[in-house]
Amino acid sequence: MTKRMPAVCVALACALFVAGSGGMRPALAAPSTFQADIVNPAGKVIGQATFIGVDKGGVQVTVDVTTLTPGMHGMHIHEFGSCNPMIDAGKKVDFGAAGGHFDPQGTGHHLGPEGAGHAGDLPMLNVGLSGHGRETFYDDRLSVVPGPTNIVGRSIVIHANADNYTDTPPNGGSGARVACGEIDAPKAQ
Ligand SMILES: [Cu+2]
Repeated sequence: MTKRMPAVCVALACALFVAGSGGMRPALAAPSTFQADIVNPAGKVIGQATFIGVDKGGVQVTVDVTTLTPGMHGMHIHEFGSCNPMIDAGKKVDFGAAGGHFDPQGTGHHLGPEGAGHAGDLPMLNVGLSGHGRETFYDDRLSVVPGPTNIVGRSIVIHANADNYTDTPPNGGSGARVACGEIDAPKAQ
C-alpha cells in the first residue's frame, strides 16, 4: 500500500500540471462568446442571448427574456444583424430589417430545429406565466467562427406565436416579430 502512494502522487501532480497549463485543448480563435441584447419593438432591452462556440463545433445558446406573453414562441436566427423596423407595402414591420430565416444551405424550407431546412430554425422558447423565458441548448448547425454557418453579425428573433416547424403556414405560423437581438457584441470577460 505505502509503496503505491508515490505513484499516485506523481499521477496527481501530472494531472494538476496539465490542467494548469491549459495546453491540452485546441483553442478556438478568440473571442468565442458573443452576446445579443434582446429588445422589444419599443427598443427596450428585455433580455439577453449568449452564443458560445464549442471546441468540437457548433454553438451553445442561452436565451433569457422577460415581459413576453406566456406560452410557446417561435425563435430563429435571421439573416441580417439589424433589429430596425422596415416599411413593407406602406406598413411598418417590427424588426423587418433582420430579413428572413438564416438558410446557409439555401434549402428554402422551414422545418424546425431537427429538420433539414433553415439552419436558423431554433427550438421554441417556453415563456412562463411571469413572462420569463429561459432556455439553453446546443446547436450543431450554427457556428461563431468564420464560415458559411457563422451567426455573428446576424440576429435572433422571437415571434408572437408557437412554431409548428413546417412551411404551412409560412414560418410555422409563428407570426409577428415581438423581440430581436443583434448578435455582434463580444461578451466582456
Ligand atoms: Cu423568425
